[in-house]
Amino acid sequence: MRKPGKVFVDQLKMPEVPRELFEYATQYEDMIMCYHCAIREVRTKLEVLNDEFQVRRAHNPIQVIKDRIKSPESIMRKLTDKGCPISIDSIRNNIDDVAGLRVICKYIDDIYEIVSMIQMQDDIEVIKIKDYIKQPKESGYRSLHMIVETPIYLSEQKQIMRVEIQIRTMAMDFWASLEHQLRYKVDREIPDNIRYDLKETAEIVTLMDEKMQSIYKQMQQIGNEG
Ligand code: 0O2
Repeated sequence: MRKPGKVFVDQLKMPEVPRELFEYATQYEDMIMCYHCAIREVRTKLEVLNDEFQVRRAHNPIQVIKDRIKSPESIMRKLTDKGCPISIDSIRNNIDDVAGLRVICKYIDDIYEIVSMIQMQDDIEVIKIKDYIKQPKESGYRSLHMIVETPIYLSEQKQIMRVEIQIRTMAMDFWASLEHQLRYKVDREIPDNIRYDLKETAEIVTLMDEKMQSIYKQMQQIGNEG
């Protein structure tokens, strides 16, 4: 029986995997390897689009692409919260964001442009779009989430993998990252006054995004006229 590799052991923060868990551990390790490959596939597609934009339109909509694989603790918590069984199949069937990419753009219009370009790609199937820009979350959180499926080609088979792409502006990312950090600092409900302040700052961020978008359009127009 195959012994689970170093990556798996490091992720679980275990000094050694007990022999009786080898089978589950290697299945988990295989699954995570596939999610890593899926991230690489989608990242390459996004980078290609960005390069094309830079050359043909002298504007690259993507500022940064970050990626992450959900931690085993976070996967377990999500399955438990959803009342789903704990198994490899259950992870594949019930969790859409084991593999996640975060695409940070400059302007709001860039986000929708990226969405439509992804929708046009033959080997990506868009499963779900959650537009928290048009309909922000109660917290004030804004971002656009896409769940997509993409094939990966292994030595003996093709596998269809699910990936979550979160697309947001730099300003949205600034708010979401700080709010996330602040929320994890306290292990109880955030008091109402702080919740209110956070929501108010989210509105300021929205205003800033809209204003920057409008300035960009005006500058483009001036550029075209000149
Ligand atoms: P992490 O560590 O970022 O992965 P579903 O499976 O569709 O039923 P899910 O996945 O909870 O439900 O969907 P949702 O709410 O569309 O997306 C959750 C992710 O969005 C979170 O991931 C965050 O990354 C982000 N997010 C959602 N709401 C907020 C918010 O109020 N503040 C901030 N900062 N981020 C938010 P995870 O899984 O919580 O964690």
